[in-house]
Amino acid sequence: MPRSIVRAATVALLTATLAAICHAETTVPLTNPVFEDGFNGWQMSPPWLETIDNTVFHSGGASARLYKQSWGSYLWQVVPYTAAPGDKLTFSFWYRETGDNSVKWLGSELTLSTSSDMWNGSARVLDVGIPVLAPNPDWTHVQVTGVVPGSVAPGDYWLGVMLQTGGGNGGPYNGSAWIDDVRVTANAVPEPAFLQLAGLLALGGIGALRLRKRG
Ligand SMILES: [Ca+2]
Repeated sequence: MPRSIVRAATVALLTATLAAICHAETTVPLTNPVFEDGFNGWQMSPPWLETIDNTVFHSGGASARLYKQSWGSYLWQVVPYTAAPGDKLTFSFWYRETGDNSVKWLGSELTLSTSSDMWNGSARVLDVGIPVLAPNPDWTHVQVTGVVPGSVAPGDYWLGVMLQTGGGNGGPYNGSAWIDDVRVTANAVPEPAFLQLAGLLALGGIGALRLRKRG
């Protein structure tokens, strides 16, 4: 095989490998995102509109059930996250929802903030919302992705996820929303030093191949 073709194939393989490494998806650790441990890790408001349902669930043996009322029903949690501009954050969960079609939305959002209080709107540097979801009696997967803006300084932040149903839009408010398998994934931006190391490794790989062919 001509050396130029071998070299091109090697570069392509190394490039693909490095691209996979550089864009590796990591799961941001949430506490009890599957609701198998009650509401451990979650905050809620008001506390009488949320229950753990052991008869309706998407995974395991439990889900969170939110009852629709005019003032809304909220579940949320906040975890530390070290962010860099360009980080791609994907927020996803499974839901099913019943009730009057006049309440058509389930508002949920992912926030990145300088404050551990995700209700503090002025502290947010990223806010990715899911504004409208039609009631669906079947389990449905939903996800939304946001990118940390270039104006955000690299460093330690607080990542919040909020699940909400009911509220607004007039009544009547009947029915429930069930939530399960909440997940946040991140495609972290590689550090410049890592890219330099990866480039050297790629060049080293090409050199080793040359030596092997000459030997
Ligand atoms: Ca579950």
